[in-house]
Amino acid sequence: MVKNKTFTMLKPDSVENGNIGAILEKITTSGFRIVAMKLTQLTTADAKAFYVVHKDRPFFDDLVEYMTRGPIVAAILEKENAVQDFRTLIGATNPSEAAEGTIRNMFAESISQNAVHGSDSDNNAAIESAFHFSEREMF
Ligand code: IDP
Ligand code: MG
Repeated sequence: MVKNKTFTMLKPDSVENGNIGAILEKITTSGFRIVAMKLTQLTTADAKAFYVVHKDRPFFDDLVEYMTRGPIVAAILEKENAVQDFRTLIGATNPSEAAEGTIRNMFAESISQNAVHGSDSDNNAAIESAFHFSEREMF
């Protein structure tokens, strides 16, 4: 099978709550290889650009505030069927609807503060990866 890539962020709540190690453990034991990774922090302009698709939603300002309030871990992950399998691993956007054992079920607080990001398509995975990483940071 051909391996492909997805992009993730461990969001500020995951970093604040000391969950970086536990979440990375879930990710790597689920068969994802880390291609690139960094601890970084989004500026307001970064967050507005990253989530531009949601700019007219009522939660947009809160989302930008949340995503910029502290460091995140950004990473590119590789696996067969990476995008879909990672969405399965993280669970539903609302952690109260996320399946047992998923990352959001285990680590997320609410629909707004939901621990992790996962790309929703191969095309967006490529765009989001390029937003954070240059070619020389990808292994
Ligand atoms: P996803 O992260 O599961 O792909 P999206 O619909 O793309 O979900 O929303 C992006 C992010 O915006 C979510 O992860 C969450 O942090 C926030 N969000 C989504 N829907 C709501 C909502 O109804 N209220 C508050 N925040 C939301
Ligand atoms: Mg999304």
